Amino acid sequence: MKIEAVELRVLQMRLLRPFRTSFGVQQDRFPLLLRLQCEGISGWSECVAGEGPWYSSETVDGAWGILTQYLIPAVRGRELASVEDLERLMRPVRGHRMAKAALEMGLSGAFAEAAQKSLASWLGGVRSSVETGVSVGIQANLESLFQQIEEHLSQGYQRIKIKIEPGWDLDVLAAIRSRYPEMSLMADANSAYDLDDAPRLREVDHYGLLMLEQPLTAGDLLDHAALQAQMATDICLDESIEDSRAARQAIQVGACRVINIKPGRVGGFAESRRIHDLAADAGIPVWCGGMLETGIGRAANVALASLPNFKLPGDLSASDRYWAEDIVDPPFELAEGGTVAVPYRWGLGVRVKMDMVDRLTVRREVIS
Ligand code: OSB
Ligand code: MG
Repeated sequence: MKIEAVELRVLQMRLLRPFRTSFGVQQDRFPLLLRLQCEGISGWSECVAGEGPWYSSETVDGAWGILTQYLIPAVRGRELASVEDLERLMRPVRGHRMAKAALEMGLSGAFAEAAQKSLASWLGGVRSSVETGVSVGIQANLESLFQQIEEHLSQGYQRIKIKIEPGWDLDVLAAIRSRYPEMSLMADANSAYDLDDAPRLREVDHYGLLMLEQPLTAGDLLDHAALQAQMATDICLDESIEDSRAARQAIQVGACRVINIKPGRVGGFAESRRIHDLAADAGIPVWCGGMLETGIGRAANVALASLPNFKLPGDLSASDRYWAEDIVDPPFELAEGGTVAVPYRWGLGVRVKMDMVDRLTVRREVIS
C-alpha cells in the first residue's frame, strides 16, 4: 500500500452546547481531517489535537505544520507493507502523537478496506456494539447540571462522567449522589489538582465513583501512584498515558487501576493495541475516551472499543450529543442498553458527507 496524496482540511463546527473542563471552555470545534489517497482507496481520519495547547501540547495548527512539513513527506510514496512500516518512518519525529495518529488511523482504515473488512474486525474487535456514557462539562450551577444529567439518563445513557475542578467537586458529587444514589458515576479532573490536594481528593471515596480520571498533572506517574495508595477509588489515567511505555510504567508503579485509551492521543491503533494488551496482561481494564470528535473520529474510536479488554463504557456518545448534524452517514445513534453499534461496512464503515464537509471547510491543502 502506498499513500500517494494526503488532503488536509480544518472544519469549523459548533457544538450543541459549550463544553467546559478544568482547562477551558469550548463552543466551536475545528477538527483537522485527513483523507489519504491510497491506490484507489480513500482513508479518512481525524486528528484530535485541540485548538489551543490546553489538554496537551499539540494544537490544530501545530499538527497541520508537522504533518505538512515532516510527517507526510516522510511517508508519501513509500511502499508500506504494514502500519508498523508507517510508524518506523515517522519515528524520527519526536512526540506529536496526535499528528502521527491521524496518518496511522487513516492508513489503517485503508488497509481494512483493501482487506474487505470493517475496521473493527481488521483490528481484532469482538463485539458488534459498545457501551457508552456521556461526559458532562462543568456547569454554571447545579440546576443546569441536573437538567443535563436527567436528559442523558432519559436518552438511555448508562454512565455519567462529570468534569470537576477545585470549587466544583465534592459538593457537586454529594448533590448528585443524594439524588441518584445508584447511578454509574465518575469524575474527570483533567489535571486540575496536585498532590497537596490529596486530603480533599480522598473525600471522593465517599461517593462511590466508578473511577476518578486524571486528577494530577499529565505525565506525573509518581504522584499519581502516591495518591492511588491513599485512595479507595480507582484512579484512571488519560493525559498521562502518552504511549505504551507510559502505560507500562504507570502499571508498574501503581499510578492507576484503569486506563483511558484514546487512539488519537497515543499515536494510533497499533499503539492503542499495545496498551490494550499490556493492560489486559496486568488485569487492568481499559475504556475508550473521546475528544469531541466528528463521526469520522467516532467511527475510529468505536471500532477500537470493540476489542476484548475495553471493559467499561466509553466516552462514545451518539452524534446528537455533540452536533446538530454529523458529517457522516449514518450518524451514530444510541441503541438498546445505552450502546452504540460498531460500523460493519468495509473500512471506516461510515460515508463522509462531502457536501457538508465542503461547506464547513475553513482551510484545505492537498499534498501530492
Ligand atoms: O478529558 O476526556 C477528556 C473532551 C475534550 C478533551 C478531553 C476530554 C474530553 C471529554 C469529552 O471528556 C469526551 C467526549 O468526546 O465525549
Ligand atoms: Mg479525560
